[in-house]
Amino acid sequence: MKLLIAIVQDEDAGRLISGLLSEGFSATKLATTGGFLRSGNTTLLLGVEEDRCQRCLEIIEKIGKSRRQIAANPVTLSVGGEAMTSFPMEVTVGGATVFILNVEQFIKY
Ligand code: 2BA
Repeated sequence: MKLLIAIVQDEDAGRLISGLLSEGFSATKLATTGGFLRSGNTTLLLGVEEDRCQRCLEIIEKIGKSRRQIAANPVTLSVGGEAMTSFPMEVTVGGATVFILNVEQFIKY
């Protein structure tokens, strides 16, 4: 078994969970915050049998949409150690960031 940790945008989370559940995958949804944008995103924990992993990734790839987003305060400059200035910048947030881990044991009580 593999554990897929999929970080997706909030806008895609509902459709993605529906798509995954309709094909028999189980998911746990966590409300998370991106470290860079400091805005909400969604992290899904998915325990998946190895032979179904590819299908799970296909669904994530199909539903997760990349979008341009303005990062309001990512860059802060200290001028002479006093004044601070922030520059908004545009970034492309990916459709999904997925970590795939081997599961040593899976137990349900
Ligand atoms: P955030 O950390 O809020 O990052 C949102 C987007 O900002 C990123 O999209 C990337 O395009 C940009 N970005 C992030 N760090 C940057 C930096 N130091 N300089 C310039 N631009 C930067 P994605 O790469 O698609 O990431 C989407 C979300 O996935 C991230 O939200 C974070 O929550 C998670 N993530 C991505 N890579 C990760 C990693 N290596 N470890 C843990 N979480 C990760």
